[in-house]
Amino acid sequence: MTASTPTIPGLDSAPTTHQRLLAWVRETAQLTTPDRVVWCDGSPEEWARLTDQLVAAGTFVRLEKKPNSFWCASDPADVARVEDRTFICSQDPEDAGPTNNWMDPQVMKSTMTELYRGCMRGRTMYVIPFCMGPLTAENPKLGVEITDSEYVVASMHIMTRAGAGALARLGDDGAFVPALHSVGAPLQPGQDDVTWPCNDTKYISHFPETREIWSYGSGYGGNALLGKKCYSLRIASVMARDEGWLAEHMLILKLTSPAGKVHYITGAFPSSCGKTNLAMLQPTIPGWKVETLGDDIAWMRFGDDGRLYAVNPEFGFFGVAPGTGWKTNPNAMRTLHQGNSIFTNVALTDDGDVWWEGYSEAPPEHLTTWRQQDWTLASDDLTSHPNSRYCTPISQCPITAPEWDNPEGVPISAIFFGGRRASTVPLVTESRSWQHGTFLGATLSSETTAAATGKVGVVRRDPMAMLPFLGYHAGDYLQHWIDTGKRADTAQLPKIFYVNWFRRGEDGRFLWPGFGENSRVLKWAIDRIEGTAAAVDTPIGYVPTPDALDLEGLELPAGDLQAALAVEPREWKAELPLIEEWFAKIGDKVPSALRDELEDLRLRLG
Ligand code: GTP
Ligand code: SPV
Ligand code: MN
Repeated sequence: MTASTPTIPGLDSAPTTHQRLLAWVRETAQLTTPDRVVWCDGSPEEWARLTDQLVAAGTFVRLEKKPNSFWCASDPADVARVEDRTFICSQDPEDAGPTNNWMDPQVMKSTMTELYRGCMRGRTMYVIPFCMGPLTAENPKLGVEITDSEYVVASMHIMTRAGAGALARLGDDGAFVPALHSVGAPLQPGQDDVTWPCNDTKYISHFPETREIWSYGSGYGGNALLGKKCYSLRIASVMARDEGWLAEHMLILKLTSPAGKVHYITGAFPSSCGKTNLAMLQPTIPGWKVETLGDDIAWMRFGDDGRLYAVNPEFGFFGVAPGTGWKTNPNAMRTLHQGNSIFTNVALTDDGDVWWEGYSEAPPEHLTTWRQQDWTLASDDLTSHPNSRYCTPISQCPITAPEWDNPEGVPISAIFFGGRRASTVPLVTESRSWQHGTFLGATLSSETTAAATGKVGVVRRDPMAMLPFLGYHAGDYLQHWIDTGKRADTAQLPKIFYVNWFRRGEDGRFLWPGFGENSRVLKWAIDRIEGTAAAVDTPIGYVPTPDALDLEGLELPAGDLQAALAVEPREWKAELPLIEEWFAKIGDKVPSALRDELEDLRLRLG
């Protein structure tokens, strides 16, 4: 530092000698000019200090009814991922592909550098070392987030292995992903802060070649907790392409049959389409047991035995609150009752608890809504934002599998793809092969949800539920899936299934009860793998015969199951031009194997 540079308190008390990290932190502090710098150690004392501070600032309300837990409400304009403000800044626009927003990395960096200049004035700059995946991994995937948001630091404590352990793994010269975040709300001397600082201008930028993340203007979830979607999917998908593994938007669950046989399953559904609920499923069929390993992200690589092994890089659940209740997801409710959680944009009860649509059958008589307004039984408005979330440690979920923190991961028997489709797509389809399964994933379609800003309920193609999370060209990504299938014996590869819990009858009702009843579909899939369940060979793949599903103890309205399983050639013929349109959007890079699958589907449909 030159003599003319004013010293920023905390800047020089770094608990590391890592030169690249020190240089980046110093450079960032000089650009953003915070009042002080704090190096985070991830300790319980740090959590207590931060949460006290957030309570004092009015951002957090400490809950009376759940230990060590907090309620907060965001700015009403900062409630979800902002896909239109998310950028992949590769050197060549071709590498970002047709599905991502692209900007030249130099142009993006100079634009954002001007936004970052002085942006932390009046605030504290936190430096949070973190590790995605077990700290004991041979080659741990490390990162360091710099942020000026206490909410982000507290959330990173839950969502990642943050602090001293990660810093120790970094050593003196370990590789890490620098992830810079600011809410973009500097304070003038004497200016009062707001409870949720943010900026109307938002950028969520990724630099895949240099493995960097720059985020500005939002304090919310996937925009701000940079270890999650930004690192573990967008940057990691590029690492995975280069290193021969898969970084996927998938839950990981362990299924044990009454005979004690264990299978591990991963599943990719778009945001707000059922990953967390399936991961924590409480089976309704006797003798079957589900345990959870992850609810949002899976990193999968081949083991020495040729099988595909999955690891969850995360440390917490950032789950959709509405719809989570004792009937739908009792294991999430039990997890939350342990405490140690942050609730964002749900309602607050008068006695210091949280509530949201679906939390319990009858709402309390009075609530404070996520918009901090009074709510009574006579009110029409929602108490909670549809994308309101709980943030809670995986380790305290009562059905977390003991091996969830194992750096080797778990061997995967089946991969489920699924979307939210009111029509056309049956309850479950088994693919004919890895290539056909890749086609099912590549052409996955789903109605948009409140997890991202924009219109809700619009059907769009969402390959492997990765559309908003691809760090590179969608065509190259699909080719990477095809190539992955060639790297192992067919018999060793997971079997691929396609599910739809959201098909509706003419009257708009869901045809399938979902949630715990989805265990019946898991059982059928395992029985198929073991060769003991029946299926119909349809133009789109193998679909259960109605009596192949174990329906014991389940009463369904007459005709619903048949309708949920139906493959209507008319509906599928209407799907063909939509798939063609999607492939045309991807362009020349659509793998020829997937074009072959499309032709095969066309022939089968006649
Ligand atoms: P993200 O965290 O945004 O990636 O979402 P997710 O894929 O984890 O979805 P989640 O499990 O949180 O479910 C989203 C919404 O769908 C919630 O409101 C659930 O109650 C609802 N849902 C989940 N599973 C089912 C199901 O089997 N049937 C029906 N009808 N709804 C479901
Ligand atoms: C999703 O949108 O898929 C989420 C929430 O899991 S966020 O962390 O905001 O990406
Ligand atoms: Mn989820």
